[in-house]
Amino acid sequence: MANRIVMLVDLDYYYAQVEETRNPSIRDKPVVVCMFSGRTEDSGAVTTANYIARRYGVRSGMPIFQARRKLEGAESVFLPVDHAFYEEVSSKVMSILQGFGDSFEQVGIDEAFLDVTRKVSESYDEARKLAGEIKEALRNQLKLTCSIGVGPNKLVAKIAADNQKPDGLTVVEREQVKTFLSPLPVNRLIGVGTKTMEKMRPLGIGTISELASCEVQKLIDVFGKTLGTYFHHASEGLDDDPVQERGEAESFSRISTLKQNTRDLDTILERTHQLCEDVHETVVQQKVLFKTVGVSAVLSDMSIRTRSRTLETATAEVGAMKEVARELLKNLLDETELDLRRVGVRVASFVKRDESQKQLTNFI
Ligand code: TTP
Ligand code: MG
Repeated sequence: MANRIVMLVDLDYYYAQVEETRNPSIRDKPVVVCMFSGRTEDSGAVTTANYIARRYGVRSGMPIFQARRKLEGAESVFLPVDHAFYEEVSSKVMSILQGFGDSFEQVGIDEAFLDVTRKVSESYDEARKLAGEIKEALRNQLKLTCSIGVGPNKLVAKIAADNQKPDGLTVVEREQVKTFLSPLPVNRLIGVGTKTMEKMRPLGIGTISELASCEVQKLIDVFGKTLGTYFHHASEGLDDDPVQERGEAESFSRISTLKQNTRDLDTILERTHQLCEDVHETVVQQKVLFKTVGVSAVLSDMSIRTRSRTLETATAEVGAMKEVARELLKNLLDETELDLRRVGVRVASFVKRDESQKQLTNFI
């Protein structure tokens, strides 16, 4: 449809906000939800924090001891993650949201896209009203706030939702897309992380408008055809990806036979990095963030070994994929004396646990 209207609904400081709903007395204090690793009392990382704690500089991913230091003297609350509870609340959130769209797509524990084109008869004014109703429903039924972005497609809706938080609402109509995106840094686009930003800097690209004025061929030269074309379209706010329920969990993988059997880490990594780049292309194309990275190896006696690790945060970064693959392969080599014959890399996306696995394996 030409005049699509898409929304992204993202719950505010989700884990911490859910904790506040079951214990409202902590609402006025800094609340930090932690993934304790258990090594020492305070080792581990912050998953998220409420906006009061954020005012002290506490951020997702920060080591817990650092968050404690920032909150020294404040009457703060540090809680361990209770993932099962956040999932339970999430399914209530999602069933409320589902009723508001023509189509619905959950993209994380606290985020979902809605295509509302028909519901609002292609009117942005109506879409704004509908967003208000969604906020009210979540507030009344679950005591939760969210930030909503409205735009002509998923790409713009997502960036719009990030524009104003917490409890924000940003509507970007088709004619406003260019003006809205232009001044923003390129890493606001899905698929552009630190590494990509570093590669763009020498091309004189820091903002989305600078990316838009870069010749597409130049982007293809540096990033390859798939990524280069994707970045070019994204910079113009173009995206025709439909809002649709992704029924299954997905994992993308590549496997390849080494030139000769070896257990030399550098040789194996050279091939592994290429596999990571290939898997990453699919990750970008499919617009997913992955949380699990796995490696597989066929040894010289034809036995198969696999190792995987789940990250604390979903990511789309090829650098993270390579780093984890390296560690896993190193461990794998430490546990065998045999050479490797084949090596493979796999990522699994951030999805509901109980759904069946769809494997997209390409052998090369
Ligand atoms: P986000 O929606 O990225 O963050 P948020 O909801 O906490 O805050 P915001 O108001 O900015 O939307 O992530 C959703 C949840 O995912 C978050 O509550 C906790 C978890 N998470 C992690 O466990 N680690 C991380 O590094 C991030 C970013 C999130
Ligand atoms: Mg959120």
